[in-house]
Amino acid sequence: MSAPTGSNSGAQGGLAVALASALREYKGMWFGWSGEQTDEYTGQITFQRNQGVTTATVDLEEQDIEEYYNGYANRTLWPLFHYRVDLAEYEREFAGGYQRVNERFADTVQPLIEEDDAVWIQDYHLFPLGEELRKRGSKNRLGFFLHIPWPPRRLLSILPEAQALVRSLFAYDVIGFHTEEWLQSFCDYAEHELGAAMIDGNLHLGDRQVKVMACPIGIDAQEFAGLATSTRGRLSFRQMRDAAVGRDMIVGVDRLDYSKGLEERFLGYERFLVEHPEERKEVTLLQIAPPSRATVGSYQKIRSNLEGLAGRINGAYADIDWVPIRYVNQGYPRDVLAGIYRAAKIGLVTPLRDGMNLVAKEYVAAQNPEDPGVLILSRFAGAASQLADAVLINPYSAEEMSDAIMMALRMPREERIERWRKMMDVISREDIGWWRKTFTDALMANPLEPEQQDED
Ligand code: GDG
Repeated sequence: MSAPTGSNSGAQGGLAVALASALREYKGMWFGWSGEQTDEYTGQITFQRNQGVTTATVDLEEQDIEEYYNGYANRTLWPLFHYRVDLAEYEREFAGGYQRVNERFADTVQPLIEEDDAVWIQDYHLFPLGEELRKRGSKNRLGFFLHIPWPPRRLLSILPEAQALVRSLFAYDVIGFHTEEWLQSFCDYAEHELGAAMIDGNLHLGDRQVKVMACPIGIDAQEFAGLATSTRGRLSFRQMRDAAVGRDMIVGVDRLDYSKGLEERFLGYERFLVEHPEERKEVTLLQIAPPSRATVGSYQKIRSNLEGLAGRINGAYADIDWVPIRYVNQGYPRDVLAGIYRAAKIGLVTPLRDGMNLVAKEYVAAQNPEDPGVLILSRFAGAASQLADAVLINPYSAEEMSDAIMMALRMPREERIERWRKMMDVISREDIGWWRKTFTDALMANPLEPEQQDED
């Protein structure tokens, strides 16, 4: 198995935990960037064993980190795939660095892969890795999972390397997306720009065929519910309730990222305070936003914008005994987070675009079944395709957000319980174990290429 450790994708959260348990079950190995810098790339691997999982990591040199990780991954692909054409940068050096690092990863990891191993590659940092492994003779089952949205065809066409990038994905046997929408956008591009043909759930291009599937990632719902009532979870729950002094708490938890709709969230909340002055001292918004990708300019900008916005809103509406927004730029342990979610009457999850969004699921799992809070969720998060019983909103509309907050505050307990039960059913059924089993079963069921079987 293969995964980037340099990815920010849920690194503090469910994904790392999920992959670790898959690796334990299949006696697999995790390969990726260590997150460390070295003077010159040597491909020297550091092996470690942690809670039954072997990790094999390599350090990258400064130019690689700049061009591959900060560059193509986070300044080109991430914004474009999140519909932020205005933020995406197209530099040949970035594209070159991205390709070079994927080749280096292929050179380094190939000798570790045994004949009957299945390789599962995670996320947009590693699109071309499968093709590079094939070039080096790999006949293994190769799977790929994309954790972010797949953009519409016309949008992707803006990327100078789009055709080659999508073509390279035909090196895989199975490709997974969180939602049907991302899957359809991928097929639309492959069919209309490359001339691929869809036959029985497989996309065919030339002599290659790849199975494509929608397979939404989940969380370990039972474990997360347990965290909320653990000793530290209960302590943090009590601290939050005490600090709120009878007010209803609204919570947001997100990496500090422009895709998460944090500015729109603050503006929607401000709209609520303006439209409902009688509610002002009755609510409080706690926004937890640990910084991420802090060396990238657009991330520095969003950080300073949010500081300005929180300061302005607090300046305009605060009183001696109340501040509207508590805005915190640090991370907390998962059990503390679970207690915070449980103490919040509303979970406010308003990304402008999000592959899935695990915070929405964690908020639901952490609730008290007898008196659950209300999830307000952006229609543009992948999670909305599973959580139809959340209060779904358009995050660009401050009015819709304001109305949804009012509705959630007034929602009768029976309705809250009813909505929560339905959501909890979904996240318990399609949990993290279900996700990895669904994907890995599809990968293992996929027949090897006929010519590969002949050669074996
Ligand atoms: C990508 C995709 C997709 C956050 N703050 C703290 C903390 N977190 C944890 C959350 C959650 C995780 O980080 C964030 O996951 P998300 O899914 O919300 O978002 P991304 O990081 O953007 O993840 C996304 C995901 O990959 C998986 O496929 O859902 O769409 O963008 O687990 O709890 N964890 C701790 N302290 C914090 O302060 N411990």
